[in-house]
Amino acid sequence: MTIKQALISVSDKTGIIALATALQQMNFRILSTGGTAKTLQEKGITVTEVSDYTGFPEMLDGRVKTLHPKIHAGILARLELDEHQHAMKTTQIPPIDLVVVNLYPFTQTVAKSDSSLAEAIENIDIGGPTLIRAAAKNYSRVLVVTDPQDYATLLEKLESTDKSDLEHYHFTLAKKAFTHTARYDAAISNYLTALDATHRPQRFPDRLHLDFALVERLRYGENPHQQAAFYRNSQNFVGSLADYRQIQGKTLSYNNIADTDAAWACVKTFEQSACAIVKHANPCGVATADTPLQAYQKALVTDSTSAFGGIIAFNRTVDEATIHDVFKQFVEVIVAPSFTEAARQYLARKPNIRALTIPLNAHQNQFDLKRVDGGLLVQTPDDFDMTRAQLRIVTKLQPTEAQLADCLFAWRVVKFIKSNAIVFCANGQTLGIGAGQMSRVDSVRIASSKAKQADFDLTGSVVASDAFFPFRDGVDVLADAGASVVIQPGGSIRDEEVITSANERGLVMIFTDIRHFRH
Ligand code: 93A
Repeated sequence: MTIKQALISVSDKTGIIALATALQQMNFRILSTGGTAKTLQEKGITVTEVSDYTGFPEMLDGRVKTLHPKIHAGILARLELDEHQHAMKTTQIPPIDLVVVNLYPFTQTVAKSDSSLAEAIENIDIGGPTLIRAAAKNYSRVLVVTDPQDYATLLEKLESTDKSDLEHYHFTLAKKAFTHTARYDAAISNYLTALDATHRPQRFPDRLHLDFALVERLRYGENPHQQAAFYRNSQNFVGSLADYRQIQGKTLSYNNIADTDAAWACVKTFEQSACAIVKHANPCGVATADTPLQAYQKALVTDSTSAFGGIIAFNRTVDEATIHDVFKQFVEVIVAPSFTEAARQYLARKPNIRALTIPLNAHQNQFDLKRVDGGLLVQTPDDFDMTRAQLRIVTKLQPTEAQLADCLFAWRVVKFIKSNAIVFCANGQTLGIGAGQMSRVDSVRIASSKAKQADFDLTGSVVASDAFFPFRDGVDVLADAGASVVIQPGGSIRDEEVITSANERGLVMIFTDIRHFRH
């Protein structure tokens, strides 16, 4: 019987002792590079060092360890071909059947704030990717493992009597291996092309390699004649929408995911218990209150007609009483950090309703991406968090404490409404929302007419505008509607005219000096 050979060369030594011990019991001969060999030998595992095997020492500070024909012919040989068999015999090179490699920690090295270019370069693995790619290319004969998480499955498959299962596993591992080296090279390219001529890092690299992994294939896209899938950022999704867990309900649709994203993004910015109801990516009601139930009831009345078939997001554990109320209308998706056991049981009465949980971690997006035809617009996320101290009161009239609190509430909400965005608020509740209009005055009119439809009296309300008022006309319309306080970025060349109109109309006007376009 031919002896099976495994080559083990790993930087991350997690789980390697257990794996090597098991392989030894299966009569594998183990070949290893310096550090790995030492780790294994210390635990009494019999190992042949690659340098002894090839008759060549590791050289150039380890830059050349496994780059040798005896290793690479051993991996790449196709034993079903006579020519290859012959070549292996005449050179006396035995085949290698299993390659276990993980690479120099390049990403972890450059993530350190004090890492140097020289350190980064030394952490570019050359021999490792070569081993991985060779083994993955010859996957029909060779097994290649790049992830310690796969060691247990590997052993299971090796021990299994079902040989076709092992055969399929060869292909699974090969796909994973090429993904691993592709991501590794992408990280190197992203890092290097972000350095300018004097090696100073710039925010955006010359080439941007993004890595997204499939979450699920969707039944269809924005419309039924479009095909679609959902991918998530492999490096950075913990605590994001893409980190969702579906606890019940029909499968999520493309529009469900897009709208849930908007609802979750909005609700998670509040410290207080909050609820956001979203339709077509715009909030149609947002509120804060002592409990999720109260927040939901307040958010719903802003526009209960539009809320029909909406997405409802909470930033607190949702209880049974809340679900009870939510069930009085038609809802597509409910999302929250968690649900009480009783709430889950009540939810189960309507098994089609999609209920998701997402951990309420402070997920930090590195980039905000927007697709355009043939390209991608990339920016840092709009994560500016306004504080009281940053608000500038520009009118003679001053706001009350309660009005200031509502200003901050309104300012948080307006960020999540498509431009031109106008939102009337009072007591931690949206009263009327105007979204996505080409003219700001139209958004004001829509927001106030929505408030009237809901029987809200706008007298004394606070109104937020995502960008400045270019003329006084918008201010006049909202003063006519009854608003008392306006919060807006300011910065128009006609600010004086706009402030004068606010003074004339007896309004408090507050400038944020920050705008929140959302296109
Ligand atoms: O410096 S390398 O690019 N040159 C090589 O020939 C080589 N062969 C394996 N790095 C090389 N490796 C890498 O060494 C592996 O990818 C693994 O990450 C590491 C294991 O080294 P050690 O066993 O000495 O800890």
